[in-house]
Amino acid sequence: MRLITALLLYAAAAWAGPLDVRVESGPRDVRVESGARSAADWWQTALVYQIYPRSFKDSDGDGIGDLNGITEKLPYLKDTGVDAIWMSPIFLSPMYDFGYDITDYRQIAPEYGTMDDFDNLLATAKEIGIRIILDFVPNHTGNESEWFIKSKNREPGYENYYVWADGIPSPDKAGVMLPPSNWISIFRKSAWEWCEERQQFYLHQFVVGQPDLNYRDPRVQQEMKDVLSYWLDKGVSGFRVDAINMMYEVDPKDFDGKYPDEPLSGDPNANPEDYEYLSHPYTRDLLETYDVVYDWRDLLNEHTQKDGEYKILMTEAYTDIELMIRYYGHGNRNGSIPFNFSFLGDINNHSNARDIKMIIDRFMTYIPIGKTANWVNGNHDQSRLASRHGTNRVDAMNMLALLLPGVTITYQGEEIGMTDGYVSWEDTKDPQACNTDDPINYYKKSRDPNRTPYHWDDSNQAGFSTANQTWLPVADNYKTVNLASQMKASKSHYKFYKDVVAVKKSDAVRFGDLDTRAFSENILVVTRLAHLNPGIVGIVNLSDEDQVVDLSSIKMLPGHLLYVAASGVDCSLDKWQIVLKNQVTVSGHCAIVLRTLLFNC
Ligand SMILES: *[C@@H]1O[C@H](CO)[C@@H](O)[C@H](O)[C@H]1NC(C)=O
Ligand SMILES: *[C@@H]1O[C@H](CO)[C@@H](O)[C@H](O)[C@H]1NC(C)=O
Ligand SMILES: *[C@@H]1O[C@H](CO)[C@@H](O)[C@H](O)[C@H]1NC(C)=O
Ligand SMILES: *[C@@H]1O[C@H](CO)[C@@H](O)[C@H](O)[C@H]1NC(C)=O
Ligand SMILES: *[C@@H]1O[C@H](CO)[C@@H](O)[C@H](O)[C@H]1NC(C)=O
Ligand SMILES: CC(=O)N[C@H]1CO[C@H](CO)[C@@H](O)[C@@H]1O
Ligand SMILES: CC(=O)N[C@H]1CO[C@H](CO)[C@@H](O)[C@@H]1O
Ligand SMILES: [Ca+2]
Ligand SMILES: [Ca+2]
Repeated sequence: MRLITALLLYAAAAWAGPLDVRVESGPRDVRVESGARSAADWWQTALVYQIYPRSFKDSDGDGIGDLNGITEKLPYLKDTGVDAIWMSPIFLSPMYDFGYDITDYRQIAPEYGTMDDFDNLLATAKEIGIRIILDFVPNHTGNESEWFIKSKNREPGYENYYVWADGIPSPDKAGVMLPPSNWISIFRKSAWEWCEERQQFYLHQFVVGQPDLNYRDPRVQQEMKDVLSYWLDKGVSGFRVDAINMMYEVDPKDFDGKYPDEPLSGDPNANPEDYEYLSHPYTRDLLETYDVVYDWRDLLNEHTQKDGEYKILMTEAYTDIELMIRYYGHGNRNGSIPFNFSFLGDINNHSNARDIKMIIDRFMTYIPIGKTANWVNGNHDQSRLASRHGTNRVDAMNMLALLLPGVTITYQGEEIGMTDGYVSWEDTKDPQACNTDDPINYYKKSRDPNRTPYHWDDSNQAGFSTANQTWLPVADNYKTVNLASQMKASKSHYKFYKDVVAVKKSDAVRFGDLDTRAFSENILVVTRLAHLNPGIVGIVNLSDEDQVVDLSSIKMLPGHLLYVAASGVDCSLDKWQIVLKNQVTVSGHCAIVLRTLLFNC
């Protein structure tokens, strides 16, 4: 009897079509795929894939990834279900900080390609329905920027483009100038650099080659808006904004014409040259920043209206939650989607199901009504998911980021569970590591291990490049961890990721209510339910033993559920099995996604 019921239900499910959730084919029809009741625009539920162009795909064999390499791989991204790609900076740069030191915001770095290559990438992406988001670096330019050279020479109009200050004459050595304040760069040592030509110091919150722009000069504000307009006119779909909370420093006018010293942090692990040695009330999170972001939002709105496509603005700011939330907007002004790094900063491999639930709920509690949440599992500054959490948790963390409401950002390689690669001191390129001058402990600061080339297959250089030497070495586990083998395998991180991406496009995940529960320290359940749509349930088991989970306490769920995704490496479960709500088997270290069989009313 029960078997017959199950068969009937299965037939019903097959008729509704397990795959009915992924039917879109172009940017335009994303909004209408599920009928008139879809209220959300593309960006509110987007899967954004972060590409680190240098390490994605090398098309011409020079060992460095490039734009044509990205174009070549667009079909892969489309097939995976990616809505938009955000590319780390592709602009002309001497690459002291690998593109985050921009010489000219309107030129493409020659090692990545030409403007024609970019136009081709954009056109191809549009054709297949992937949007392009650019990385915008407003805090600083590179020191080879024409603006900086003019400012150094005090050319009229450019005098105050950067943060310049007189030195303090050394009391000990005649003719020697000391920096204007004790400020320390994020990459260690003084944040002030002496400029011979101008006989003044300039501020660089990052490397020496990244002079900070001065947003107190209205001309700088206009320049940056012009840059945004330039790319919007070309047809990009928005920006991800780098290091936004470092944009302003205090105004010396408020401090007797001087830049005040920052207080000691008291951090016992920091040495006097470390950024952490000081706290930073005068160089980050200044309130003036928000108005600039709101102004940019207004500018993007003009283009949204012109193009009929919403232009997205996402900001990067490592800051506390109240300051972060303010980026969403204030009073009657709209702002950006601030990246929340709680998945990066607050969850680690010791977090249990209750800890993770609390982190998710905290973000959902603070986020203003009607604003869009976002979930970030990795980026080019962080140790990779598989290295931070262990390979066992890759599927679970990817699943959470995809099933929670809002935007999901996936850093290239996290979908196949890449690990940090080994990079010797000799091969080290990251300025943050080089600045330690420490061949033993450099790796603690190095971001190179999480920037090693993408593993396409098990051929030479992981299919990334035909060069003998790549800009960073390919990680040595590429023969076992690579996309081609994961596509072939019946179960893999990639297969699971792709299945859950398809689920992300269902109405329940796009618009449904969220319910999170920790059934124990090991079992986390995320439920998404939308009126008149199949509900979605994600279950994570963080421990290593099989167990049967009883979902009866989630009253809104009907009695029967269908597995629609089961995590790659550890799960003994197969897709398309029907289970009873009160007896869901979840293998150890397993993440699964279930769908309800009956509509919820
Ligand atoms: C830019 O800064 C780098 C150090 O990061 C230095 O080697 C280079 O000479 C500087 N270039 C210019 C044009 O100032
Ligand atoms: C801010 O955004 C909301 C929702 O996206 C919109 O309804 C409102 O009109 C916007 N306000 C302004 C001033 O643009
Ligand atoms: C993100 O949100 C969490 C709360 O869920 C908060 O603790 C954390 O500070 C936020 N992270 C950032 C970088 O804003
Ligand atoms: C857990 O995290 C710590 C600190 O990030 C790391 O040293 C350790 O290797 C991780 N363990 C696993 C199993 O990944
Ligand atoms: C690559 O390495 C092979 C063997 O090590 C060598 O014969 C060849 O000349 C190298 N090619 C280039 C372009 O350096
Ligand atoms: C995550 C991210 O984009 N980090 C960047 C922040 O800004 C600095 C300086 O521009 C870069 O070095 C980081 O890579
Ligand atoms: C598969 C499984 O359930 N393994 C663990 C899952 O979590 C429970 C706790 O809720 C553990 O007891 C199981 O060993
Ligand atoms: Ca290349
Ligand atoms: Ca600044």
